[in-house]
Amino acid sequence: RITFDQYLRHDEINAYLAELAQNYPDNVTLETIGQSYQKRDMIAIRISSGPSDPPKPAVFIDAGIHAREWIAPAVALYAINQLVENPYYSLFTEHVDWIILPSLNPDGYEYTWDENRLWRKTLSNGTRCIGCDANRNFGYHWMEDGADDDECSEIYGGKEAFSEVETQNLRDYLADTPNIKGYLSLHSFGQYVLYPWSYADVLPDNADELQGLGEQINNAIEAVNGTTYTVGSTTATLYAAAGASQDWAMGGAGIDIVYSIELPGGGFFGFDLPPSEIERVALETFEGLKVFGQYFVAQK
Ligand code: 0X9
Ligand code: ZN
Repeated sequence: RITFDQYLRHDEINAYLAELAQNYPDNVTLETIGQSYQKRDMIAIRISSGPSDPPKPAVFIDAGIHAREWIAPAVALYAINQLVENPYYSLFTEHVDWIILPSLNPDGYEYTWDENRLWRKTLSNGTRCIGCDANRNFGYHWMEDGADDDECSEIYGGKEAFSEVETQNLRDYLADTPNIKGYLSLHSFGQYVLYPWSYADVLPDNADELQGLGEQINNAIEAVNGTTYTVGSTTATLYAAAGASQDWAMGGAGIDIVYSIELPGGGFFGFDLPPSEIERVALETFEGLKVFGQYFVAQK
């Protein structure tokens, strides 16, 4: 039985996904999008009531692109748990497919357990320093602003766009999977709901729509425990971050509704929210994720 009073290792996350596939074969499919640099399986779970004609819209959620942001995979797992195991949400999955990838940087994540709690990047080989900021490695306006070409930088964008197998896997999955209408990436920390663009202080054509839905997401979260988020474009609200996954999702994969959410911080460093707070954050954030998913039901 999964509980939300502790963080899980990558293998435990995958074991839970496998258990769900076994117990709920009619609603759950696992898709291995590829393997990490150190050959760990990157598994996405598709939660669906089954195929339909016309096909249902799908939403894609990832977490863990930054290794140390442990609350992000935990929130993704909670959403998976509720959507699959809580019968109350079965109607929800009749109208939209949820595809959730809870561990996008498994090598880095395991490294934060074993070696360095504050590791952020991937673990690919370098000449002076290891790894690359996977959230600077996507090939849309790559390296333009808010990324660094110094291998040792925390925001190193990589030797080239998509130099990392983890970002290649996500790129290829999004390209090969039809009907993904919404994309959302979970990070920590800072309590932000951010939408493109990240590469410069420019806004997409549908910025008003993204701002409006972003505020609805905030309102749903706030209603639970009073936690408030700042809603805006990444560059205007936080800082530029060229090569981020959200810019690729919109500009490369052609998805119109795209967010990244910076979850609440806690603990000593901000990334080490105590396990006792996982459930509070997961529960309130799930209300926001439901608003995000519901948007595509309403649209049809
Ligand atoms: O710097 C980042 O990549 C993100 N902040 S974090 O503290 N989690 O590292 C913000 C970037 C905005 N997010 C996306 N554009 N996906
Ligand atoms: Zn992050």
